[in-house]
Amino acid sequence: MEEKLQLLGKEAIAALAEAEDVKELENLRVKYLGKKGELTELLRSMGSLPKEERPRMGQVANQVREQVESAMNEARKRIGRLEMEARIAEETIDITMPGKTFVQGTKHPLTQALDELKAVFIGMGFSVVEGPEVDTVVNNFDMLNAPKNHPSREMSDTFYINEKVILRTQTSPVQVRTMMNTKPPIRVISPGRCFRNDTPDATHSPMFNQLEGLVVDKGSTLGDLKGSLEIFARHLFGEHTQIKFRPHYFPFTEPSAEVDVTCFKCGGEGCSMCKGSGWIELLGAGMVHPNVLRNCGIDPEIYSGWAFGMGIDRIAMQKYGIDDIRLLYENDLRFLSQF
Ligand code: FA5
Repeated sequence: MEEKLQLLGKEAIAALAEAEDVKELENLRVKYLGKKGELTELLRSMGSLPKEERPRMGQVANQVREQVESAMNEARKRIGRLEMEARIAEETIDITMPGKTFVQGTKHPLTQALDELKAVFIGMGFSVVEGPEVDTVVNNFDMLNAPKNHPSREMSDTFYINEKVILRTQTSPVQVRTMMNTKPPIRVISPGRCFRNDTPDATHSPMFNQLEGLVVDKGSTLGDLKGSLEIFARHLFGEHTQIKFRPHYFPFTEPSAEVDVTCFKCGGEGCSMCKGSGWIELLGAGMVHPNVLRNCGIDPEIYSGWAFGMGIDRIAMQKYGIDDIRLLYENDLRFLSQF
């Protein structure tokens, strides 16, 4: 019995010394010291020994159990250390490795130009309104005083959904919607997409963006329009920018003008950008026609208004030196990442 005990003890201690992880350790504990473990069984069988041998055997058994338990504690500490070392090795950060590059996107040049335009006008007290891209012939032409035979109404110029509904050709129908829904004073800008049946080329796209401005109040004058546009142009293109009004015709404004700015590349001297003239066309503008005010339920005897409309694509092109409008819509990252 004594021999058996000693042998089992040695076997257990040797196995514990070899154990490599917590799971193996637990298996060994169950194998030797568990309720049905080999050592436990052996101790239990001591009852069958002759009485006089029991005390000595009890002593030996306790000794062996203590040795196995202390070997178990040792093994537990050793495995704990091993696991900690493995974890540290695994979690080590190699600070000499190259970092992950973080590619930061930028806003599309059109969005950048629009943000800038909005900021200038919001700073001047305008609020931003939007209208639908699919609108009625009434809002896009009739209410805006466009004669029935105006060439822009032709199918060759305008995309018709049906006889009465079109893709808006300008942001001006938002003027109509705003005047119908709001009592003066009105001071709004409305940016958005417009559509024309134009053949794509370097300066034309069938889909493009405009920004419309509208002010209606008692005593609004052409002087206010000029002053406001001058401030706007200087914000956008620099302190020394000048503007010039050229007489023009729009059905919805009277008088109407096309507004040019001094070329921001050459400052007015003449260069390739302004084709030698020193001026660059910026937008269309004018005093809101009394018929338009009347159509929208505003008394032109009491109120007057002014409006302007510009192509955001062309402004972005001028501002960023882009020579083909189609680049704005091709979504080529090699182009877009330059802005
Ligand atoms: C108008 O559309 C007027 N509604 C502007 C206006 C508003 C005048 C309020 C007076 C008062 P126009 O047809 O000129 O005007 O167009 C305005 C701008 O839209 C042009 O100067 C140009 O920058 C832009 N544009 C017009 N067609 C295209 C196109 N196919 N591609 C890119 N930009 C275009």
